[in-house]
Amino acid sequence: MTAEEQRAFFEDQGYLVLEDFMTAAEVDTCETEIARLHRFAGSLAADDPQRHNFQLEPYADVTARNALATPLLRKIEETRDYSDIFRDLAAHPKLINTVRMLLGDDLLLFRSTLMLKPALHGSVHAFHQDSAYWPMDPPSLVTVSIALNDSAADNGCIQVIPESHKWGMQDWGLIAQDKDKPLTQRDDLDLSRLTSVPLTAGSALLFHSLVVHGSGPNNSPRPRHTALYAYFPPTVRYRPKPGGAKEKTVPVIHGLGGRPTLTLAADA
Ligand SMILES: O=C(O)CCC(=O)C(=O)O
Repeated sequence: MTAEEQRAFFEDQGYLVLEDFMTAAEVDTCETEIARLHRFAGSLAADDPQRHNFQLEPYADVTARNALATPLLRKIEETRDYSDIFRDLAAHPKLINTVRMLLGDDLLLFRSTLMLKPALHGSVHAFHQDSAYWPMDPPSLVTVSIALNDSAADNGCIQVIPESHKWGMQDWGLIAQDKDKPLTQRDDLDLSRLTSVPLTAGSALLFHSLVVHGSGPNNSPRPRHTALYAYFPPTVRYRPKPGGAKEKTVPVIHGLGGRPTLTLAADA
């Protein structure tokens, strides 16, 4: 696809796959870093406030979990603060060129997360729209989900509903994380076009923050490690919920005169 075709596909379908933008060596470096982050999580004292950024896999078999040398993690938030590797990955030139093509030259980062579905233990992520949970308006960010292992249906790859970004924002409640439960309790959700998006390690799925998506359990012997980032242009404003912080400082990934961060004041 040409860049123009990629943009047209994204605008119409709400998602886009960027194949093999990382080298095998870059993927290996990320995997080594994930192992280091697990060791780091294991070294944190029980009352260390940083522990809230390292979420345990809630449905793992307790005996199996306790037998492991490091914690069985489902998610690591704010990875930029813990890892140069994942800070730099957010600005990977090949990735950023594609995100710029979708959002323009000035790029800010809303989120840097690792979603981990450990082999045999990974829990589901029920269907939702990211923007339903984010204090950003208009709801038109781009989420990038980078596969660091090959991902397929058996290890819980992402599933999207094409064109669901045209549905408008909906209410999803608390996102279920059960092990083997259905991905939604809603019977009004049209799943007729649900599409699994398998990815080879080093590829990425980019999707509009209103696209309905989720992922199944990982009962396979292979982990599914994913680096997640969400980008937005300066035209997207910060609108916290009542009681939320009055301002938010975010990293600048590209443009904006090369400044490292931008502080967004809450819109009235
Ligand atoms: O990577 C996944 O399995 C789903 C992650 C997701 O939907 C999210 O964090 O919003």
